Amino acid sequence: MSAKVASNGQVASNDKVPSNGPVPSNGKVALVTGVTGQDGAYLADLLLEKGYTVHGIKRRSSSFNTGRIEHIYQDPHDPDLRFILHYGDMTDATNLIRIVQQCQPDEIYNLAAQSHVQVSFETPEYTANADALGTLRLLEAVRILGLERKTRFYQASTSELYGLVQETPQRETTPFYPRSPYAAAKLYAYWIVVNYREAYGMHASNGILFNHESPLRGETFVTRKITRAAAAIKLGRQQKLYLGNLDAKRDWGHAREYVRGMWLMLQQDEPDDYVLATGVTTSVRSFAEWAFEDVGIRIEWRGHGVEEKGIDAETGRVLVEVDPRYFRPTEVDLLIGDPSKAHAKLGWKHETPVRELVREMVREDLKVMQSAVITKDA
Ligand code: NDP
Ligand code: GDR
Repeated sequence: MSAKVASNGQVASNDKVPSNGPVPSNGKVALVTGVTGQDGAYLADLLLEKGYTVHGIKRRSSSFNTGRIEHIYQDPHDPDLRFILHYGDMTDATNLIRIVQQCQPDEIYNLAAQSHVQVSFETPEYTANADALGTLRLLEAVRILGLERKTRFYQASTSELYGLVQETPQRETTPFYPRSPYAAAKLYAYWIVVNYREAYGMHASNGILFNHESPLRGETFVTRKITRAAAAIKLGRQQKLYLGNLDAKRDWGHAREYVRGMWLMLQQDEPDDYVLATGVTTSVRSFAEWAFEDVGIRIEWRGHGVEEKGIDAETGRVLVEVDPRYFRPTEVDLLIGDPSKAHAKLGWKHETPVRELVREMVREDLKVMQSAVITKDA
């Protein structure tokens, strides 16, 4: 994958950047909430490439928040306008109704959310409002406007629903046991989507997606935090990386591949719920070890629990320390998904192994940081 640095320093995906002119329209309209996020950016790319007209909802922000979609921005005066941004918020029902009415979407992808698990412990009410009630508001907008037979609906559900381990690997039939305000809010969203499907015959599907990452991943999620730190430490711009629970295990895939799965779910004759995962799990510790390996540093782990440290095997410098502030009040210890239903019914399969994902993320972070150093020097 290639990537470019947007004006805010964010890496923007430009692999397969759609050239809006030549791609013939497929006559379909999609609405993407959360279009400024990691998945929103990859999904907008994919939909534009397929000839959709894409409407995206972005939040009003006092600072620039469109870095990930800068490369597909179109002047609103463009006669062949395919990418249209609307100001909006999942906490404002009137605004959602107006946007859905304006764009009359064939497909809605509901990706907007307060998506940070740890932050949800600090802002539980807001998280419930945006993630749980926000989903209800959007479904109601479709119903109020009489679009329930026209508009297909994708809900960004999550492996966090599984929470406390009940069985592994986790699949569509595994019982849910949410372990955070975020997961509890997403549990409501999951079930209200199922309910609107059953009550009103809506083509509404849940994608139960396991962690997926990329160079566009938000900087406070553990993978990107690690890959940025490895790059920064290598370039002498950071001394140490502080992490929380090194033992947590996640099933990490590549975001670009997961948004294709979202699209596939809405192309099926019948709505349904699907797990997207790789079927491989990795600890935070191993992820960090690999990221440092990719900048030429071999890490050795010494000590246990909060005393554990990651040490540069060559120089003896402490590069990774545990900081309990990053521990969560309740943790999800182990996620490993079984994507066989998606394989069989959607023909979806992940392609990028986690080791390659780490390599790509480190490479892109090194590029971004090196160009920042050059700019600063200049
Ligand atoms: P991001 O955090 O990168 O993006 C979230 C998006 O939602 C951003 O565009 C953000 O806007 C927007 N948003 C947040 N709050 C509101 C609000 N109140 N009203 C309108 N927009 C809002 O998340 P991802 O792209 O990684 O994830 C997309 C979705 O998938 C989320 O719902 C997430 O919970 C879910 N998910 C993600 C997984 C992952 O591993 N990435 C796995 C499973 C589910 P802004 O840019 O202004 O902050
Ligand atoms: P997660 O992602 O909670 O799985 O939610 P995150 O990267 O935040 O945490 C993964 C695991 O790493 C541990 N961890 C740390 N996490 C962060 N953020 N920072 C640290 O310093 C740190 N140290 C250890 C965490 O405790 C956790 O166990 C993501 C989000 O994208 C959700 O929106 C999505 O629903 C799930 O993935 C699937």
